[in-house]
This record gives sequence, structure tokens and C-alpha cells, in this order.
Amino acid sequence: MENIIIEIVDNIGIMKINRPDAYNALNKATVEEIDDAIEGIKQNLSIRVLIIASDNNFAAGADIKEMQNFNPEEAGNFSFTNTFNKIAALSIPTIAAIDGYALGGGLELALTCDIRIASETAVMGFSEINLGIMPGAGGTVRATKLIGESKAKELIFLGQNVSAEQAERIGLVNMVAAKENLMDTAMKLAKKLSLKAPIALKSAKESIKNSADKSIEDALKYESEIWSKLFSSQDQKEGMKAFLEKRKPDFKGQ
Ligand code: CO8
Repeated sequence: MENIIIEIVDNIGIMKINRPDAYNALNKATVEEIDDAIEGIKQNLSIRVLIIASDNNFAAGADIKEMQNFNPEEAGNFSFTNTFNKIAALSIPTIAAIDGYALGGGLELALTCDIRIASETAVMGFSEINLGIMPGAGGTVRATKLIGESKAKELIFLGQNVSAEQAERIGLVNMVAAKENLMDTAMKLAKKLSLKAPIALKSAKESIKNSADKSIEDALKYESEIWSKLFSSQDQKEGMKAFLEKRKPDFKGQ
């Protein structure tokens, strides 16, 4: 892999984009590598949490040099949507640790994650409109669901960047950390998540995702169904036994 770095620390996968000269802009080769890495992460059952991060700049968007002369067909083939959807569909919890610029497709990448942590100096925005295009890798959909239609329109229509503090205020990121503590904060959160019961986390993620596309009645029915299925897992027995024995549970993901 030339454009990304994958590291596994205990049960935590860390994926970093590594094109510092282009502020980690996403070109086709990088997205193909991300796609392969995600396929590998899906197969590796020991990975319980994924952190997506990059040193200094999360990603300054899709690679403008590569896109500049595309016709519509080429633009369609370039689309990151399939890969980004694969990240959003991962059953394990995902965290975006955002330092520096997360613009355009970079912010859309962060939006595929379950939780976003920004460094105090992070700068986020949908810059596409300033290039005569619009978000095309899930931004109009995921940002609208996350921060509401009105704020999403403000960010996407104006193409103005927001600071980490503004992003936290509008719910675009979950929390803000000092630049030097960003990865440490992400790792601590990932560690906490890695100790939770994997099947229960997967079910909760599935139920939350399902609730976005269904009526309240159908979503509640689905929640109830997958909730009761958890009682066939060893982790449920272990979780409740550990509580009653006043000790920490040891979840095996079974
Ligand atoms: N693509 C390619 N190269 C980039 C990009 C990018 N998105 N961003 C930065 N670079 C390169 C610059 O060209 C420059 O390279 P070089 O040294 O060879 O000239 C280097 O990175 C450093 O950039 P700057 O000199 O501009 O550094 P500054 O500190 O002055 O500014 C910024 C940093 C603010 C990040 C500035 O570079 C910038 O505005 N970049 C573009 C941001 C942008 O518009 N992003 C959105 C791109 S469009 C998009 O993401 C569409 C997604 C839609 C879906 C995609 C799939 C279908």
C-alpha cells in the first residue's frame, strides 16, 4: 500500500491516509487501497474498532488534479460512494480522528464513521461548491441526517469552513481534543469500545441505522427483534454474570 498506512494495536485497527504532499487528498489509487483495507478489516475478526486518521491533515478532499478534466462518465467511475458505503456499513464501531483540513470528500470520509473527534485546530467544510461541483460521496445525505437540513444547506451551499469548536456546537463532531492529544483521545475511546460486547455493539449499530430508513413502528419492532436475539449470545450471559459477581466482564464476541 503506497497511499495508506494500516496499523493494528491490540484489537484496534488504525487507517491513515499518507499523501502529505497533497494534504492527503483522495485520488483513485488511495480510495482503491482504502477499499482493499476495508475488505481486510471485515475479514479480521480480531479488530473490534477502526480509527480513521491522518497525520496533520485528515484529507483535503478528492484530488482536484485528477478530477479536473473528467467527463461525467469518468466522474461517475471515480465515485468514492461504494467504498465510503462499505466503511459506513462496517459492523464494528468506527472513529474519525480529524486533524488539520477535512474538506470536501475528506469530510465525507469522516461522516462515514460513527464518532468524530476533531483536534482544536481542525478545519472542516464542504468546499465543493467553490469548485463548481457538490458533495458526491454521501455528504448531502449523511450531513443532512447528522446536523439537520438547514445547517447542512448552510455548509454545503456556502462552502465555508468551520472550526472544531463550531463543528462541535452543530453536532458535526462529537468532541474536540488538543492537537497533541488527538490520537490518544481516539485510542482511549477505541479501547473503551473494544472492551464492550461486540455482538451487542453490532446490533445497536444495526438498529440505529435501521431507524433512519423506517417508520418509528417498524424500527421499534426491529429493535425488539434483535434485542431479544442477544440473549442467545455468551456475551449476554457473561455481562450479566459479571455484574452480579461484581467484576468486569470479559466479552469474547460470541
Ligand atoms: N487535490 C489535489 N491537491 C491538493 C488538494 C486537493 N483536494 N488540496 C491540496 N492539494 C495540494 C495543493 O495542490 C498543493 O500541492 P503543490 O504543492 O503541488 O502545489 C499542496 O496540496 C498544498 O496545498 P496549498 O499550497 O493550497 O496549501 P495551503 O496551506 O495554502 O491551503 C488548503 C490548504 C486550504 C487545504 C488548500 O489546498 C485547498 O483549498 N485545497 C482544496 C480543498 C478542496 O477544495 N477540497 C474539495 C475537493 S472536491 C471534493 O472533495 C469532491 C468530493 C466529491 C466526491 C468525490 C468522489 C466522487
